[in-house]
Amino acid sequence: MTIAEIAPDPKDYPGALPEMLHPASLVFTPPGRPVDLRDFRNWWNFKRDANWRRPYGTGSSIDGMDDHPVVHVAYPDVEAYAAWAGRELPTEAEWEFAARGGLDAAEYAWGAEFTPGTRAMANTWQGAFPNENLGTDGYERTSPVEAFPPNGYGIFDFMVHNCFFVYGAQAVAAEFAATFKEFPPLQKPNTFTIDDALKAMESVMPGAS
Ligand SMILES: [Ca+2]
Repeated sequence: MTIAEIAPDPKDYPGALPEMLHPASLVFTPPGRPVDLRDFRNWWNFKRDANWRRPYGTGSSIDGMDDHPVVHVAYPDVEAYAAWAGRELPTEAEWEFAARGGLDAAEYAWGAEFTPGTRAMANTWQGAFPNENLGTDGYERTSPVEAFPPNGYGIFDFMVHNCFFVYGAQAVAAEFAATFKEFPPLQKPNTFTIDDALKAMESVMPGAS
């Protein structure tokens, strides 16, 4: 049972909105209209019953997605999985060392160019976020493992932008207020990229991306 599948205990989250005290997770939902890019609630949609098995909520499934990354899992879920598998999660330093693939001080994990010879090297966002998702890298949402080239250590899929990062309902209920307060103000909304969004989220939700 993952965190997104468990209803938060109201005792643990005094002041939480009653409608958020359900098993739920955040689902990326293009708003279909121009929105304030400083507020990620404009595209992260609190959705009941969204979890690893039902990535878009009730009625959705992961059929045919066995080789896609799991979504809607929280840090304790991942830790529990690693323990079950007899493994452990890498430390940040280990992760970074592995992700660099032997390259030092390169602009991107794979080298100096973002798309060498126009080739997409990772699943990222193309277009005007959050409504225009051109998917010119081949994928509008998650991509299957090994869809992009491995790094110098032969490791695949280290550089995936996790657009489908999710925070379990319990954490969401507890931290929404604080998070939105702390969301860093941005000087130039037009230049706000998904990287900025992920950085901002990471700064307030450790381990979020
Ligand atoms: Ca993409």
